[in-house]
Amino acid sequence: MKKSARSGSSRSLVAYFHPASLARRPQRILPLVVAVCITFFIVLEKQRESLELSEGGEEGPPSVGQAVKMEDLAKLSLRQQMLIKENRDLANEAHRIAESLKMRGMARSEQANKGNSAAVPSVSHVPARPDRFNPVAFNPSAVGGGGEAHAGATLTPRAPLGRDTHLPLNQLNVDLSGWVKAPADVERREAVKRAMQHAWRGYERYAFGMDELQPNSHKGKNMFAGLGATIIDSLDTLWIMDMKEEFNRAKEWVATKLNFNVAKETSVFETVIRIVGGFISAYDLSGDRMFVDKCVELVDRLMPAYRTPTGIPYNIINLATGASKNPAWTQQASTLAEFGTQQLEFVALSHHAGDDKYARMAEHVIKYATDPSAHRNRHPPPNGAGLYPLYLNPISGMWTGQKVSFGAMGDSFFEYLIKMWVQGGRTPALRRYRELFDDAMDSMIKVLVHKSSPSGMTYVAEWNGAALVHKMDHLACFVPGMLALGANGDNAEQYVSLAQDLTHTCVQMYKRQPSGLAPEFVLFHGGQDMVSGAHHNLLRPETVEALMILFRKTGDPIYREWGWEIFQAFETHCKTQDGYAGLRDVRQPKPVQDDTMQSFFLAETLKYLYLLFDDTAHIAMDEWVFNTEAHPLKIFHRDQSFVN
Ligand code: DMJ
Repeated sequence: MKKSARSGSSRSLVAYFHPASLARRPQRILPLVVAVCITFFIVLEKQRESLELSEGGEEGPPSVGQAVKMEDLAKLSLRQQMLIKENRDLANEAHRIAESLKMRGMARSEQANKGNSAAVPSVSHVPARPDRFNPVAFNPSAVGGGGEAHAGATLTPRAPLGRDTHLPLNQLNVDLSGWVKAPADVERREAVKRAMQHAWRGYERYAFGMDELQPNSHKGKNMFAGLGATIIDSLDTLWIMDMKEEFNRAKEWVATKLNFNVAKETSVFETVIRIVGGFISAYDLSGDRMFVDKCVELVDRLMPAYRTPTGIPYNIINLATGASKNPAWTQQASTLAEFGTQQLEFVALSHHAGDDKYARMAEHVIKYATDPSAHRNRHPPPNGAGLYPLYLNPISGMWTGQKVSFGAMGDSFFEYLIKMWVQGGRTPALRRYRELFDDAMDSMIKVLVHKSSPSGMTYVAEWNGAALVHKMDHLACFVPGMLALGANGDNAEQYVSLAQDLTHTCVQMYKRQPSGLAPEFVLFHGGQDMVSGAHHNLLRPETVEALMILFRKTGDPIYREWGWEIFQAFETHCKTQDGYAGLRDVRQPKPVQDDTMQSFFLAETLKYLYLLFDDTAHIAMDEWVFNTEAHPLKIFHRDQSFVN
């Protein structure tokens, strides 16, 4: 019988790999090993693909179809699962090494192009303290400067500072009554500008004319009566970042489309800080009178909110009808941070419009609330006479609770005391603001400022009317910037040193989270180190505001380093295809995003970051004062005030 070629070849294969034959010629085992390895690798690859499919995106449970694959995975032996994992780890490691080689290659070629100009000194390079800061001797490299900017550029790797804390005042070469002069870090500044371009592009594309962009659902929403809050909040940022085409489109919308006759209830405070502040700043920067005219039109519509027996305004107004009220949850009281945060804007408007009625109204509010001869049920904490409670009834004039906070509901009342003094040129006519501010700081330091254990982080606690509450809102991270603005004369060292310590704490709010971004507030239970108290992040600006102001006050390059870390964390976690979104839980290494690009992200967060890296002569601190929404208003000389 004729043997088939197939059975013949199988027989010769069997003979080829027969153990006796392999014992004689061991080299024959090699092809067998290779074949087994290849087969094993193919099987592993298939399993890996199936695992990746079944895991899908990083967040959320698998779909029904994916769940079947997860079950399959569970059937694999432990060994197989380990091999899959090793396989992945190896791939990740290979990728990491390739990336680092690429980075090193780039770094070498950029160093070759630029020399060592981007290196920053370590502590030991800082000179022993001379008497006064000398701008001429200031070393640009100490602030991480240099480098040509161009869109999409890879950033030059920097030498680390060699420390992760600020320099104590006695090692800083600064005159605390002034501001440091330092050149721009062009590369980092331009990276922030690209973030603004990205945010604005998304807003313009999906939500132009609405208050805010919903960056994940690609639409807009109206939280501020539909006045185009993001457009107006962004005007000055666009101007400052030299995005003039975008500025002109925004201006055109204001001139031709903006309508104040909206029959919706809206916040008087938010309207003042975002819209009125945005207009005045746009006018101060561009000189276009249209913004002042719009401002007068809008503020005249806000007037009914001030028609109360005390002159303390209501929190809420209907812009079409003028109907005003306070919310039920405050039991009809007006809020300290709301009625105490209109003075800068109204004084500036009076100045530009040539009509003092706005300044008179807003300053009366401060005079009334702080009148030393009127008790009105105010019971500050022991040693806290300079502090004011959060709620005041605008009909009876009585304080309706005794809570004190430098966070939500209280914050910008204190901020505006010192900024009123700065805005008017620090003249004797404004000394009452200065006194109120110093009294408030004295009380804050005596009653609310504490240090945590064991890390010794300085924080500002709250007062619930009877006891301390060891909680600090991210909002309260505006305090260091406020202290730096108030650093003057005998108080200067105390204020700046405290500002440095508080800024360090605010930065820790970021660094101690796996995402690198801060929660809404932290708790210092019984004075222990911080834990997150409310885990979301709304893209808030207060810490980067502190960094910008502290950098300009001290010149310490650590503030730019910290600002850069925070900016990168925003880029990593908050950037979406069409904008930036807040986060639901910063304790996660990869947090889930929300669906709001807050207008203050463009008005404040990105502006402060940009100015942190910009030449300090741009929007110089002795020519401009920022309202609480980061709108820079021109400082001018006031020799009269309605608060005295
Ligand atoms: C801004 O609207 C203002 O800074 C306000 O004073 C309170 N906080 C938000 C941003 O966090």
